[in-house]
Amino acid sequence: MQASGSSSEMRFSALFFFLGAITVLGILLILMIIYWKFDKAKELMKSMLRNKRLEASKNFLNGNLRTISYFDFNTLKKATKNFHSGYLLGRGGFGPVYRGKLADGRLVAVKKLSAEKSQQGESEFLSEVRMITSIQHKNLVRLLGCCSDGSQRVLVYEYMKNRSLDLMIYGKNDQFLNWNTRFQIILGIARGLQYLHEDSHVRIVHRDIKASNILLDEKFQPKIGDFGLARFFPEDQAYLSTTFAGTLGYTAPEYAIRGELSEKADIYSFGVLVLEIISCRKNTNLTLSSEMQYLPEYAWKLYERSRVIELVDPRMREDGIVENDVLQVINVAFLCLQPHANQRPPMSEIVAMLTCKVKTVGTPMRPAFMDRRNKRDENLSWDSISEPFPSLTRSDSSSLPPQPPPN
Ligand SMILES: Nc1ncnc2c1ncn2[C@@H]1O[C@H](COP(=O)(O)OP(=O)(O)OP(=O)(O)O)[C@@H](O)[C@H]1O
Ligand SMILES: *[C@@H]1O[C@H](CO)[C@@H](O)[C@H](O)[C@H]1NC(C)=O
Ligand SMILES: *[C@@H]1O[C@H](CO)[C@@H](O)[C@H](O)[C@H]1NC(C)=O
Ligand SMILES: CC(=O)N[C@H]1CO[C@H](CO)[C@@H](O)[C@@H]1O
Ligand SMILES: [Mg+2]
Repeated sequence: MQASGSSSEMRFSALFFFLGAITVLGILLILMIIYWKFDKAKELMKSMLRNKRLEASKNFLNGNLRTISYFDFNTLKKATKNFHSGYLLGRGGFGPVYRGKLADGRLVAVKKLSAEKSQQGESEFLSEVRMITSIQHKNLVRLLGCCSDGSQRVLVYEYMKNRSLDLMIYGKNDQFLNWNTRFQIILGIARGLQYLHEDSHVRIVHRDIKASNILLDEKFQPKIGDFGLARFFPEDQAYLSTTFAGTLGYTAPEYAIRGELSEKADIYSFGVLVLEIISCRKNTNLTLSSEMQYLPEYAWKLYERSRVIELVDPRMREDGIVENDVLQVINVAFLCLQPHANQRPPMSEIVAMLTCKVKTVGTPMRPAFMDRRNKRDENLSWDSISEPFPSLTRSDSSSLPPQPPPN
C-alpha cells in the first residue's frame, strides 16, 4: 500500500513537472513568435522609412531638369566590393576614391567624402550636388550622382580610362605623350577652365588645379575633375590647407599669403601645370640641383639666358617638336605666372592665344615663384612681389613644402 501510494505520488509530481515544462516551453515559444513578428514589423517599418527617405531625395533631385541619379549605399558597396583596397584609385584631401562597376557594367569612380570634415546637412549636400551636376562641358568630368546615408557622403563620377595626368608626366609611367597630344591636353584644360570661370551659369573658382585633378579619357582628352568640391566643406576656412593646395607650388602668391581667391589663382596654377606638362617634371623637386628645384624659377632662368627650349622633355624633343609652337605655349605659361593677379590674362584670352587667334601680347615679366632669399637661413618666401606682404604666420608655415636638406 505504502509503496503504491508513494509511486502514485511520484507519478503525480512527474506529471506536474511535465505539464509545467510544457507550459514554460509554450510561453517561451509564444514569446519568441511575438518577438520575431515584432522584429519583422520593425524591419518593415525601417525599410519603409528608408524608402521614403530615398524617395524624398530622389524627388528633390528630380526637381532639376537634368538627370542625376541617387545611388543606394549598398549599390555602391557592391560596385566596389565593399570598398576593397584593391579598388582604391587614390586618396586625396577629401577622402578615398575607388573604382567601381555598376550592375549594368558601367565603370565609375566613387569618392567617399571624409565624414569628419564635411559636417553638412543632407539637403545642403544634395543642393550642391545638383549645382555641380548642372555644370557640364566636354573638358569637365561628369558627376553621375551621389549617395547620402547617415553621415556618409559619396560622390559618383564617370570613370576615366587613362586615370590622371600626374601618372603620365611624373615619369613612373612608360606612356609617352607626344607634343601634339600634350598640346591638346593643355588646350582642353584651358577650355574647361574657361567654361568654369566665364561661361557656366555659376562662376566657379576651382582652387585645386594640379596634375592629379586632370583626368584623361581613352583618347587622352583631358577632363578637369574635382571642381566645386570646396562647396561641400563650408566650415573649411583654412585656405592654405593641403586640401586645397596639394603643394604650395601650384598656389598663387596672393592666395597663399593673403587668402585672396579669384579666378586668377586658378590661372596661376594653370601656368605651373603647363610648365610641368612641357618639361615632364613636378613643380618642386628638392633632389635636383638648387637652381632647378622650383620649376617656374628654373624656367625663368633659362628664359633669361634664351635657352628656354632646354626645359622641354628630352624624349619629346627627340620625337620632334615645332620649336616656335612650344615657345609660344611657354610664353603663355609665363603670362599666367605673373606676380600680380590683374596682369594674368583671363582664360578666354589664353585659349585665343593658344589657338593663335590672338598674338601673344607683350613679353612676360619675371614670374612669381617660391624662392629662398638667403641661402643661409633657408627660409622660403615669395619672390618678385614688389609690394610688402605680411609675413607668413606660424600655422601657415606648416603647409610649406619640406625644407631642403642642408648641404
Ligand atoms: N573619375 C576618375 N576616373 C579615374 N580615376 C580617378 C577619377 N577620379 C580620381 N581618380 C584617381 O584617383 C586619384 C585620387 O583622386 P583624388 O581626387 O581623391 O586625389 P587628388 O586628386 O590627388 O587630390 P585632391 O583631393 O586635391 O583632388 C587621382 O590621382 C586619380 O588618379
Ligand atoms: C626628382 O628628380 C629626380 C632626378 O631627376 C628624379 O629621379 C625623381 O624621380 C624626381 N622626383 C619626383 C618626385 O619627381
Ligand atoms: C626665417 O625668417 C624669420 C623672419 O624673417 C626669422 O625669424 C627666422 O629665424 C628665419 N628662419 C631661419 C631658419 O633662419
Ligand atoms: C597608360 C594607359 O593606361 N593607356 C591607355 C589609355 O587608353 C587607351 C585606350 O583605352 C589604352 O589603349 C591605353 O593603354
Ligand atoms: Mg582629385
